[in-house]
Amino acid sequence: MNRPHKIRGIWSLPLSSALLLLAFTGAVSGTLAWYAYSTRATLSMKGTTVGSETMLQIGLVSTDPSLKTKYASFASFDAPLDVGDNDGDGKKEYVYFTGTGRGLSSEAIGDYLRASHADLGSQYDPTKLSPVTSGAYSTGDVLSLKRSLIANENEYKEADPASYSVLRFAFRMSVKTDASEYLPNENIYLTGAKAILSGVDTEENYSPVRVYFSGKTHSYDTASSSVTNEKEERFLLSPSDKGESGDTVVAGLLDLNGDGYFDSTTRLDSAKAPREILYGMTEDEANRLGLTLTSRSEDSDVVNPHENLSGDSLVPSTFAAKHEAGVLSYAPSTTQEYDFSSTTGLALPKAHYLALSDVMPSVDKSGYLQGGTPLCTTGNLTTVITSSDAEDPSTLEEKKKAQAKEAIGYLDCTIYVEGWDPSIIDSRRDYSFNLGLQFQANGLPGGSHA
Ligand SMILES: [Ca+2]
Ligand SMILES: [Ca+2]
Repeated sequence: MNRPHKIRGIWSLPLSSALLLLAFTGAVSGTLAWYAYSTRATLSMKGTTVGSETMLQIGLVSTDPSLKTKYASFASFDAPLDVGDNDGDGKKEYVYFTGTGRGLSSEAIGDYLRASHADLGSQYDPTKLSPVTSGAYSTGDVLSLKRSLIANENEYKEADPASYSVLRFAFRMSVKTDASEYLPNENIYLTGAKAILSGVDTEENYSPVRVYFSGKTHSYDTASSSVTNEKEERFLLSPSDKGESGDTVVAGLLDLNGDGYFDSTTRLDSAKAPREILYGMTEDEANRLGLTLTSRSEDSDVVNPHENLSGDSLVPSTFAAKHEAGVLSYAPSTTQEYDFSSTTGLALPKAHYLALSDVMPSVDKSGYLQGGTPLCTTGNLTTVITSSDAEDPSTLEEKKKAQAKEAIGYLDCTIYVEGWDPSIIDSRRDYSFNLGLQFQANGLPGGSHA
């Protein structure tokens, strides 16, 4: 749930004002960074050592084979592992594992992102995210990010890939003393996720950050020696909320052109009575909800349909504006307002997100992770190393190489700022946030467990 976000004394233009920036891109292109939030993605990783020699490795998947020579931040990484065309897009991928038990530095993540936006050259800044939106989203959906809306264009368009970050992780469990070097079929869990706004007097949770996870999980049935229950896990996570899943309403009235009135069709369509635009919805959808259009002879006072979420109210912003005289307005009457921020009542389009507690496992007395939702599973080893292989160094070498690839579990992760989150405020536009993620796995040398 989004919580009321009281901002000390300062108003406070909610994030959709991000939309405002883009509406004015032509005019204020010199200040494009104005709404870009810095991120230092300090992804940390902790490998559980059950038994003593099992360690979780984290790596990054890239199509660039030369990250180690290009970037000092990759110097301590293992040599790139050629995993072939891992995702079937016709291009080869390389996996860069950090040393066993080590996390990914924010520098390495920044360089990795730079490499994946090489086409943009120095124009791309990996520390900046610009607000985008998922549009309506339910757990299990494939994420497709849309760019911020433009005044009077009520249509979602594909987001610019430079406005969000995609990190493709690889995980592997290594067993240093075992004959087989890798632990197959182990679930990887998220055990920590936090987005903190920095640069304010007290560090606060930062609610508009969303992390989309997409990975494949499976179980391994020892009796039949086969992989079962193959599944694709896809969900949005809000790393800032303290334990509750929730919804972001991704439609409503906005003042994107900054004239103090909710945007309307006035200038676009003179044949039809001018009416307010319900961004994020078609007129048909609005009609189906039974929303009423009210005609006004006078301007209303400033209305903020997100007042209960943004914690501040009636200072004009993208979310807070007036209904204009002579324009049909979406309100039950001239004295009542629809609550466009509410996730109950009106069947508005919503983006559903989970909280850490929804996916995090618990730890039992013996230190096992139990329950929770695994994000991905390390690979099943189909290459078998037998005792006779030890006498044939070249075969052994080949088989170990094959296992090093088979043992990997993949997890794609998209980090973005949700433009419809009403708790982003203008006064924070120059701050940055830190995002931390922590992954863990069980690991018992000798096999998987339930
Ligand atoms: Ca590929
Ligand atoms: Ca307007």
